[in-house]
Amino acid sequence: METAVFLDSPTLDTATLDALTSGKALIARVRRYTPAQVCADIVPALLHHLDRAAGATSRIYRSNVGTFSEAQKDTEALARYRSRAVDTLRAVRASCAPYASPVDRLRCELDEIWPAGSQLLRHDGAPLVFGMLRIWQDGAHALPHMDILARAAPRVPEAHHFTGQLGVNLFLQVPAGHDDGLLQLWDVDPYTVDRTDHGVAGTYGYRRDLLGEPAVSLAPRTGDLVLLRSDRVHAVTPTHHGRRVTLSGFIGYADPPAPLRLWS
Ligand SMILES: O=C(O)CCC(=O)C(=O)O
Repeated sequence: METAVFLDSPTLDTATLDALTSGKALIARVRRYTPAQVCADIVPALLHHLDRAAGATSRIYRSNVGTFSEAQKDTEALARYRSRAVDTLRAVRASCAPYASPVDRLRCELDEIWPAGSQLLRHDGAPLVFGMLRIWQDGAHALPHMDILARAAPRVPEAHHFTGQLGVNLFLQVPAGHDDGLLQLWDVDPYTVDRTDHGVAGTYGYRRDLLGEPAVSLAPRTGDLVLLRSDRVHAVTPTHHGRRVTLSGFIGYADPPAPLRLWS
């Protein structure tokens, strides 16, 4: 099978998801998925929401809510996460008004194009957040890493339902610097690298010197939707000039008839 790695797709459609889930492509971009004017209008309201969000966190980036994989490590953190999830989804929706939230549009379109539909991932019946707000600035970056829920949350039964996982990012603002906030991806899967040999001690990252040049180094533009195989090594270069603002999450998939499951 030939892997094209990068796919530029005019719309989000079944063929795009098929290419990603089958491994024919590892990263796909839909340009201008969110109109630039909508991005410009909703970013200030989303930042305002972030400043007031009860569950706001600041780790790699600033966010209105922690990730589910972090929250599930601790009983109290998980209870707080669950109690705030619906309010968080609603606050993002309200911040985008009078526009439809790009995350809600994405949720609808995924439901329409995947044969078995799409829904929020639930943990013990409680919906998880999909579409966390992430603000990358002041040098914020992500080391080369993979995101696989079954590895991050092995005790969560839902994590084991998937045959693969996509990362999804709606770009609402991008930094000015030429090399700022690039999304890089290597065609390297969990079976070819392991933490013992390839990990950077004391971090979640993998060693760049062993990875070589990335297969894709993408400079997202305002409004772009980018989906990637999060079970391939990927990284984000530092944002020094301005702000990189995304609404981000994950899509877990298994062969239809299983619905897609969404979380952040
Ligand atoms: O923001 C991006 O471009 C990718 C974020 C990322 O590395 C991730 O979601 O794991």
